[in-house]
Amino acid sequence: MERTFAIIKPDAVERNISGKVLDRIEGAGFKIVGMKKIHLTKKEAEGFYYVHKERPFFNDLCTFMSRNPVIVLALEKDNAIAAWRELMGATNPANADAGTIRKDLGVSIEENTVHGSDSPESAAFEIPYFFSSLELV
Ligand code: 3AN
Repeated sequence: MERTFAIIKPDAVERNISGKVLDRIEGAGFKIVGMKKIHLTKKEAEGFYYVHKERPFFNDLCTFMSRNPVIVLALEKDNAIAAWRELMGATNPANADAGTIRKDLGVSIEENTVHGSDSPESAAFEIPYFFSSLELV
């Protein structure tokens, strides 16, 4: 079993489609081992996305991620990291495969509905950024 980290981003929470995303997650066989709704500060978003701090979209991304609440999730499944990336689809919804969350629900390359860890190293940073071990059940 592997764990990955996911976010249902503000664009989805604002549109009241968190349940649709959660339905796809559970339908694909992921076990939700951690879940909470939080409103990130800009500083907290910057800390989370620090690997992107030199990218031109960094400031806009952190403004977007802190404009309204998000739902943060720890997910468990065999090959969870790759499986969740596959279910999310490509970063740009326009390029995402049919049937993926970003293709079906994404708004734009920035407002792309969901986040997922891209490697075991990312998951090992991202899960404890939001959850203590006692919150993972
Ligand atoms: P992914 O979320 O698919 O791993 P990353 O890690 O390259 O993609 O980018 C992190 C987030 O930054 C994306 N989910 C998206 O919201 C935003 N982003 C990525 N590329 C761009 C871009 N060219 N313009 C605006 N926002 C972007």
